[in-house]
Amino acid sequence: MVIEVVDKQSPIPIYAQIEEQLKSRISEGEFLPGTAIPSERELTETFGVSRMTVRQSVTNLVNEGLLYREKGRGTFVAAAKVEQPLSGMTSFTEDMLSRGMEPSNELLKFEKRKPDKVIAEELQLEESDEIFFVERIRYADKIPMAIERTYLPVTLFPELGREVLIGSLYSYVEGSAQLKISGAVQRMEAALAKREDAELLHVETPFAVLVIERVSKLSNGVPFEVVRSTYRADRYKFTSEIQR
Ligand code: 16G
Repeated sequence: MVIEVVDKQSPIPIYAQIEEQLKSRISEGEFLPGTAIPSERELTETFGVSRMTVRQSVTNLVNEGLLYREKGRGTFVAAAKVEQPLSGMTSFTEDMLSRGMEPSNELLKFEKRKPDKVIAEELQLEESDEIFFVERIRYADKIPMAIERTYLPVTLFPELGREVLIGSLYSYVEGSAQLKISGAVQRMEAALAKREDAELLHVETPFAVLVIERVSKLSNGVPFEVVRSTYRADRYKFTSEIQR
C-alpha cells in the first residue's frame, strides 16, 4: 500500500490534508464509485494520525457528497453528481440521454381528479375542472434520481395513457399531442426528504433533497403542467450562467 504522508508542520490542518489526498485518489480513479475506501483503522495507520482526525476528514467528504456511509458495511465512494444547467427547458429523458445514461420511469400513480386551489390557479382552471395527477420515480441507469408529481389539464391531453408516462411526457406533448412547449417558471428550494419520499428514493432519513416546482406553458401562453420534482441532493447539482 502507498504510504501517505501528512506534513505536521504545515499551516494546513492535518484533517484537510487527508481530505485532499483522499479526494485526489478518488478523482484519479484509484477508488471507483461504489467501492469501499480503507477503514478508519487502516487510514489511521497509513497516515500516522489519530482516529479522530481521520473521522473528521471522512465526515467532511461524506457531507460534501463524495463518500457515503453504510451502516455496518463501511464508507464508499459516491458516483459523480449529475450537473444540470438551469438555462434550457429540457425533459428528464433528454437530460439523461445527453449524458449517456439510460432513463426509465416507475409510474406510481395516474389518476383523474379535481385540482386543489393552488394547482387550479397555476393551471388557470376552475376547481371543478379535471386534471391528471401523475406520480413517477425517475431513474438513470436504474438509480432513483427524483420523484416527480405532475398535474396536467385533462382537456389538453384527453388521450393521455399509462404507456406515455412510462416514456417521455414531453415527446408526447410535442409529438402525438402536437403542441408547442415555450417555457416555464421554476422555483427551487432545499429541504429534507419526507419519510415517504426517502423510501421511494431508497435513502435513509435525514436526507437532503432539492425541490423544484415548474409551471410550464405552451406557445399560446396556456399553462400545460405543474410539476413538483424532488431530486436527491447527493446525485444532482444545478448550474446557471449569469451575467452582469
Ligand atoms: C423534467 C421537468 C418536468 C417535466 C419532465 C418531462 C424539471 C425540474 N422538470 O423533469 O417539468 O415534466 O422533465 O420529462 O426539469 P419526460 O419528457 O422525460 O417525461
